[in-house]
Amino acid sequence: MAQVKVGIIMGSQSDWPTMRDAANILEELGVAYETRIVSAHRTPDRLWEYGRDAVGRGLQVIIAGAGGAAHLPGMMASKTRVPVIGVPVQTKALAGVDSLYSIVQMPRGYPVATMAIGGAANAGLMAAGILALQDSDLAKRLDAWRAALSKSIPQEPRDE
Ligand code: RP5
Repeated sequence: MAQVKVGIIMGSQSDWPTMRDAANILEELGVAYETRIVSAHRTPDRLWEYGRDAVGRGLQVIIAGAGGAAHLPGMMASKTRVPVIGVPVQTKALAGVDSLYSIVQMPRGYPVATMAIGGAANAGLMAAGILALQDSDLAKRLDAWRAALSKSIPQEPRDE
C-alpha cells in the first residue's frame, strides 16, 4: 500500500458529492489519499486529533471542504503546518458565497489556499502539483493529464 499523502476531509456526508471530484482526480493521477468526515462544529475533537497527527502520519497536503459556516479548512490550518487547500461547498441558502467567505479570509499566519466554490477537482490538481515537486513520476503523469486536456479542446465551436 502506498503511503497516503493527501487527506480529503469534509464537514459532512452531504459534502461528498462535491469532494468526490478531488478524489477522482487523485485516483486518475495515481495519488494515494484518504477521506474522512471531520466537522469543525459537530466533531471538534476529531478535527483536533486529525490536525495533531497529520505531520506524523506523513500527510503532505490536506484538502478540506465545507459549506455554510465553513470553519473546517481554517481550523485545520491552525492545527497543522501541512498545507490546507480549502473547497467552499455550494449551499442552498447563499449559493456558497457564505462558504467562500468563511474559508478565504484567514488571518495572517494561517493561510488556506482557497479554491472556487465547488472547486474540488482543482483542489485535487493543486495537491498533485505540490506533490509532483518531489515526485518526478507523478510530474510526468500530471504533465500528460494537462496535455490531454489541452488536446481535447476543439479549435472551433460547433452547433450542438
Ligand atoms: C457544514 O454544514 C458541512 O460542511 C456542510 O456543507 C453543511 C451542511 O451539513 P449537513 O447539515 O448537510 O450535514 O458543516
